[in-house]
Amino acid sequence: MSGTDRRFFTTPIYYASGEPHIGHAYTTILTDVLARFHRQDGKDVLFLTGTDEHGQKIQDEAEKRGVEPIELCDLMAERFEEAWKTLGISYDRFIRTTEDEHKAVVTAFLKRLWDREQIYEGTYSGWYCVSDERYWTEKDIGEDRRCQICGREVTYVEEKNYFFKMSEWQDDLIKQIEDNPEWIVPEVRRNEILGFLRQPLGDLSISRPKSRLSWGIDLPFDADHVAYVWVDALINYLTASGAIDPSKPDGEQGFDDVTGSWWPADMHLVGKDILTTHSVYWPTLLMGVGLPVPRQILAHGWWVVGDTKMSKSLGNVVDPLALRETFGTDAVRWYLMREMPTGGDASYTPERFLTRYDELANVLGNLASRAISMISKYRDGIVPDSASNGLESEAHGALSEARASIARLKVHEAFASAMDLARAANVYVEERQPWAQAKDPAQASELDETLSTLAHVLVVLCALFQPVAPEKMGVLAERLGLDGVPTLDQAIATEMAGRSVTSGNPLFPRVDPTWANSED
Ligand code: ME8
Repeated sequence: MSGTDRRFFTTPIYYASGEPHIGHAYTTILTDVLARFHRQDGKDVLFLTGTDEHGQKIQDEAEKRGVEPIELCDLMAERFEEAWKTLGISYDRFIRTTEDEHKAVVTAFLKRLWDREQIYEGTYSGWYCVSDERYWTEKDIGEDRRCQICGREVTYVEEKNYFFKMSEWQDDLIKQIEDNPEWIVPEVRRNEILGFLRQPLGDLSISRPKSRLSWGIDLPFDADHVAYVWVDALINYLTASGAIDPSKPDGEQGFDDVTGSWWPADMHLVGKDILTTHSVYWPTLLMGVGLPVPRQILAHGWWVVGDTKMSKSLGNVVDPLALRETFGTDAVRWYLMREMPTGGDASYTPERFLTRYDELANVLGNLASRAISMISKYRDGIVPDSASNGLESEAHGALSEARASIARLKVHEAFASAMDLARAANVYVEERQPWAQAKDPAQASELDETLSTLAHVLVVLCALFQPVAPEKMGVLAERLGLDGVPTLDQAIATEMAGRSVTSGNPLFPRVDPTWANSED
C-alpha cells in the first residue's frame, strides 16, 4: 500500500562473508540519501537493509575461519550494523536471512509456488561456480571454463534440483519492461536486460542438495534440499514489507492482498552486478506467486580504484570507515554522492576526494562561518528583521532543481544545485560587502538585509544538505537557533528575524593537503 505519501526503499542485503567496503557504503548511502530526502519532503519512509547469510560462500568462509556459519553471520551482521551507524545510515529495519520470520516467509513463498504448480523436479548437469553459486552453460564459460562473474574455475556437477518455471513468465516480463520505460533505470541497464530477454529464458534452479550444502532454508516439499541462496535472499524484501503472515492458514497469508503492508517496494537499489537477479528472477518469482512486482529498480555503476577493479585479492579495497576517521562521516557521504553520476561508474582517487572535501569546506563551511560570525559581530548574534530577501529566487530555484533531480534519480545533480546556491550566497557576500556596510551608519538597513538574507539562505541550505550531510546540518541548525533541521517546505517559510545564532568551530575543518600523497 505504499501510496503517494509512502516510500519503501531497499539496499541489497550484503553477504555476511566479508567486511563492508566502499562499494557497499555507496549503495547504502545512496539509499539513505533518498530516504532522508523523501522524509524531508514529508513522506513516510521504510528503509530496509541487512545481511545475506545463507549459502555456500558463507559456509565456506565459516569453515575457513573454523567457526560455525551462524557465528560468522552474527559477527558480520554486527559489523555491517556498526558501519551503517557510523556512516549515519537511517535504516528502519536491518534484516538477517537467518531470522525466524524470514525463514517462515521463504517457506510460505516456496509452498505457494509449489501449490501453484510453478515448480518441478529435474536434474541439473553442467557447470557450476561454487563461489557465486551460479550454474553456467558451456557457451557462457568459454574454453577456459571460468565463472563469468568471479573468473574462478567452474566445476562439473550432476544433481537433482527443483526448478521454477521462469520461462513461462518471459512474455509478461518483457511487457512489464516495455510498458514501463522507467522500471529499470538507467536506460542502458534496461536495454541490457531487454537484450538478454531476446534469447529464450530458461527455468531457474531454486534448490541445492543438502549433501553438498546444508547451510540454507529447507524446501517445504523436500527436506533433503535447501533453497538456492538467491531465492532466499530476494524474498527478504517481501518479509520486511510485512505483506505475508506465515502463521495464518493458506489463503489468508497475504499473497492475494497486500493492502496494509509496504509491498510493493518503491525502489530496489542495487549495483549493476546483481541486476539480472533483481529484474529477471525476482519479478518472475513474484508473478509466479501472484504478487505485484516492485515499482522501480535502480542499478548503479561500479566504483573502481584508479583504473582497476576493487578486489580483496588485489588488496585495494577502500575502507570508508578509515576515510571517515580523517574527514568525518558527512565528507565520505558527500564525496560518494557528488562524485559518482547516479547510474554511472566512478573511480576513487585520494586527490578527487580532497577536491570534493575542499568544496564542502570552502564553499558551504566558509559561508556558514562568515555569515554567522558577521551576525554575531554586527548585530550581537540576533538575526535582524528585513522585508527583502536578496537570494529568494535562487533559493526557490535550488529547491525545485533538487526536487526535480531527485525525481529523475540524478542525486549528484541535486547536490550540485545545492552547492551552487551556497556559491551564489558567497558571491552575494562579496557583492554586498557587509564589512563596508557595517562601517557606514547610513547603510544600517542594507546591512540588515544582507545578514537576514544570509540567515535565510543558510536555513534552506541546511534543509537541502541534510540528506547528504545529516551530522553537520544538525550542528548548523543548532547554530542558527532552530529546533532541528527543517523540512524543505518549512525551510523556505522559517522566520529568522529575532533568532540568536552562535558561532563555533568550522563545520568542515581544513585537513593536511599532503594527505592525498600519503594515500598513494
Ligand atoms: O551480491 N562499486 O551481496 P554483496 C559499487 N548478497 N557498488 C558495489 C561495489 C563497487 N565496487 N562492490 C559492491 C550480494 N557494491 C548479494 C545481494 S540482494 C537480495 C543479495 C555493492 O555483498 C553493490 O550494491 O556481494 C552490489 O550490488 C552489492 O554491493 C553486492 O554486495
